[in-house]
Amino acid sequence: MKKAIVTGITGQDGAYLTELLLEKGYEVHGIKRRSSLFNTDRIDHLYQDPHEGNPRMVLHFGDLSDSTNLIRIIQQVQPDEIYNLGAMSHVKVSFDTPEYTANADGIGTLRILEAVRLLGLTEKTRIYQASTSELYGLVQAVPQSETTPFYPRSPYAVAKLYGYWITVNYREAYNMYACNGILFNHESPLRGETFVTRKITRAVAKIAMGLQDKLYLGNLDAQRDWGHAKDYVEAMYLILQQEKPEDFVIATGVTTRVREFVRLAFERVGIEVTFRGEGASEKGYVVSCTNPDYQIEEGTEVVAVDPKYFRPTEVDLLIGDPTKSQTQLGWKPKYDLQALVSEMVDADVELFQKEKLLKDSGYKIKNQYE
Ligand code: NDP
Ligand code: GDR
Repeated sequence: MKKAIVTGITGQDGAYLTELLLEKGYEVHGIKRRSSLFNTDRIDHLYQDPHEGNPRMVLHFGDLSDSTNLIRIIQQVQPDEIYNLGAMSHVKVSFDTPEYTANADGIGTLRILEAVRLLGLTEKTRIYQASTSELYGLVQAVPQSETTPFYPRSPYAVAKLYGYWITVNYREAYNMYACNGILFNHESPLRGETFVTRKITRAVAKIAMGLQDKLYLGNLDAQRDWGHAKDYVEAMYLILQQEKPEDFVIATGVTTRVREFVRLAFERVGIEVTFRGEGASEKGYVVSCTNPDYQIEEGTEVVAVDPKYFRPTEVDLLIGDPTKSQTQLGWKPKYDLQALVSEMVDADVELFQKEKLLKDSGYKIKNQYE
């Protein structure tokens, strides 16, 4: 039985990847951080009670900022593959916590590579590094491919740039099977609530059900190449099954503005929204509501801009060129944007039905920080 270590197992990609690896017969060892609240929501359905036999998903406490625990876990597991997905992954938050981000996302990658080297596992263990389209940053050329120059625009992207190059360096210096997947944005119903797509789909569900009045966003003009996380974790797996270790761009090749994502998400619940104004004064208004379940009047202002969500330096346009992954890995996404938006909105509508029931029964609903 193959063994894999997944850092960031409690995150969006960690959950989908673990599901995939378990389906493929792997024993999966996840590294999770200690938290004051349970943080395993996304993988609880995969949990097997160790008292009832040998589970194929095992969790270890650990942190990418602590090399001692990484060495211990890697030594204990002797993995065939390591997927390094753990990271402080929020671009805007990285401006608030730049040093921590560099430590976890940059040096954390080094700690994994160095642990494998020190333990004499360079021939056994293959390593996947979660690199990102944020590396491209300030637009140099589009569509962005494996050969497009990088120009990172946030502490997050700069930390990931280190992670990218240290992975390449260990591959070349020590002949390790270590690869970068340069993944463009990928989303799902499991996406963290403060990333823009999930923030939008949650708000659309809540606004439709009368649980929220308005959605405040930052830059509505940003363009992203959005895919589905389920498709993207398959690419991670394929990258580690090749004969030679190489880096791959994983993307759909289609880009969409934030504003259009908002429009599509509202459309899914039968609410047509149009935008008027410019920059920080731009607003989104309801044109019509054809869903008899929702009472929302024409002309209602449902979207507004709050400059607090603007970033000191922004990445304006991402559009990936997936030619290499399509030809060499045979990878092709199953979801298009419409299918992604529909799945996310439907999941959030279902999620907030419970909250609506509670509210209708007189319970006070708590607000969440987004
Ligand atoms: P999430 O933010 O959903 O998950 C991040 C995971 O990393 C969580 O399990 C988190 O734990 C864990 N983590 C955070 N800090 C540390 C640390 N110091 N030590 C150990 N674990 C830590 O991200 P995604 O699943 O969306 O992304 C997975 C990886 O892919 C990340 O590295 C991200 O930067 C990268 N990426 C993501 C893309 C996307 O569009 N989703 C695109 C390109 C790259 P906890 O649950 O406790 O917070
Ligand atoms: P991104 O994702 O920064 O691309 O990083 P995010 O969803 O946070 O932002 C996408 C774009 O939307 C704009 N935006 C807003 N973003 C957030 N979060 N909240 C808002 O209110 C808002 N309004 C507009 C942003 O300015 C940006 O242009 C994600 C992460 O998963 C990274 O870890 C990963 O590496 C990249 O995708 C690829």
